[in-house]
Amino acid sequence: MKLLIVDDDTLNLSHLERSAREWGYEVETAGNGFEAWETIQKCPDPMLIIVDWVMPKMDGVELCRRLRAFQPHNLRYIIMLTVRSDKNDIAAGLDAGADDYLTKPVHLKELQSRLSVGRRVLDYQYKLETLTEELLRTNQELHRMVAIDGLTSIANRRHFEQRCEEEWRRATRDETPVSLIMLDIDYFKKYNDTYGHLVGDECLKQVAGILASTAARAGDLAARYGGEEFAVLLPNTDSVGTAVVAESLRSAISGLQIEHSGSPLAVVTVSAGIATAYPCREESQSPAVLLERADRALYRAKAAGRNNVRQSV
Ligand code: GH3
Ligand code: MG
Ligand code: MG
Repeated sequence: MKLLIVDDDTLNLSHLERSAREWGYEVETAGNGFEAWETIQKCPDPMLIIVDWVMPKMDGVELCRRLRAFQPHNLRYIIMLTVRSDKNDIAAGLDAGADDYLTKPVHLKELQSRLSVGRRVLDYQYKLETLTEELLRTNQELHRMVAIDGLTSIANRRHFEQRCEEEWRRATRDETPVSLIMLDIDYFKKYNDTYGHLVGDECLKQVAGILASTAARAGDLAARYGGEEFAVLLPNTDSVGTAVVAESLRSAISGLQIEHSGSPLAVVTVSAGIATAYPCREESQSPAVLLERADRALYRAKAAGRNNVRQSV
């Protein structure tokens, strides 16, 4: 463990340095608070510090204050070691940020034990910090996993529904429209039957990739709604804009030219239904109603021969 000894009395400094090395510490020294401050700033690791009070340039109390004010998250255990033994001085030293206080002349065995206490505290703090960071990372990953579809890596239905609710509230406040596109791959059962389930999975990934890259304005969200059905949320987009996006999705997917011998269209295509709502005007409506309207439009697109887009009436 790193130990910095700060004292302007060079004799005392070298005496302490020698003992601390014998106790197994990695020792550095500084002749005043200012020098110590420079050294400490360069060290991100946990550090024990023994500091004298009265020193030129910057005294020990000022050094403690600076460390606690400017590096509150760094792991520093500070032992103040000084001739000032008045109870008020001890209180002032601890109030300034020291963790422990010893008076000179120092009893070496006592100093060694108090350093061990400091080392123990820093070890605990370090373990706690490492564990907290690990937990935060795991937590972020879990959040990501509950929101993302495992096969296609775009949002899943759960996340989509949450975002619909959020955007609905925002649109009510901002008096803006919200639009949805529901898409379904045409003749996908036949695609699986012809090429097998694994090739079917690859096709779903390609379609999802097109949705995510095409509906890419800030706030847009492409999701796998289930099976071979996808949904795209377009906040602050009116029906004209939504029809344009839906058509570009449809044409980009047929443009992939994924062979589909079981389809009359010979390549993989999608049908899409779109719906737009103004939540601030339509009190009886909800995201679920909007979804249902888009779904009904999708049904009409299927009935009209597939590979096309229909708008909710
Ligand atoms: P339509 O043109 O009317 O939409 O017909 P369709 O065959 O696409 O529709 P249907 O609902 O009859 O079939 C959907 C197919 O999607 C059946 C199912 O096996 C397939 N499917 C659903 N989820 C997955 C998946 O995760 N991977 C693969 N490979 N296929 C899936
Ligand atoms: Mg289908
Ligand atoms: Mg379907």
